[in-house]
Amino acid sequence: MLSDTMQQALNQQINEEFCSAFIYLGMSAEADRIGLPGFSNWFKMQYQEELGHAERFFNYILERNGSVDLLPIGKPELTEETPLSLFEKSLKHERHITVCVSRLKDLARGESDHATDVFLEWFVREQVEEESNAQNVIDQLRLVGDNANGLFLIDRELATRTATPAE
Ligand code: OFO
Repeated sequence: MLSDTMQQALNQQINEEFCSAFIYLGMSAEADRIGLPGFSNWFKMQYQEELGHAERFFNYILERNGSVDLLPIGKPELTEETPLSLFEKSLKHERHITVCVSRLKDLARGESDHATDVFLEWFVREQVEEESNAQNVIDQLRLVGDNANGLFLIDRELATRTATPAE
C-alpha cells in the first residue's frame, strides 16, 4: 500500500508529466509558426511520450490500489521562440524533471517502499536519455549557427522521429 505522502508525490508527478506534454505541444506549435515542420514533428512526438509517462504513473497508482488526483495544468510560457531557445527550454525542463524523479526516489528509499523504488528505475534511465536528446540538438544548432542550410538539415533529421510506444 502506498503511504499518503507517496501517493501525493506520485500524483504530483502525474501533473508534472502532463505539464511536460503541454509544454512540448506548445513547442510544436511554435516550431510550426517559425516554419520548421521537422522541429514541430519532434516536439509533437515528445508530447506523446510525455503522455505515456503520465500514464505510467497513473497506472502505477491504481495498481497499488491508490487514488489518482488529477491536478490543473498551467499555460506553457512560450513567446517569440527560436529553434535554439526551444531546445534550451527543453533541456532546462528535463533537468527539472530529473530532480523531481530523484526526489521521488529518495522518498521511496526513505519509506523503504521497494516497489516504488524499482518502478522509478525506468524514469531514472529515461531522464538520462531525455537530457541527452535535448543537449544533442542544442549542440547541432550551435554548430550550424546562422547557416540556413544547416538548420534545414537538422529540421529534416528531426522530421524522421516517430513516437516510441510506452512499454
Ligand atoms: Fe520529459 O520526461 Fe517526462 O516529463
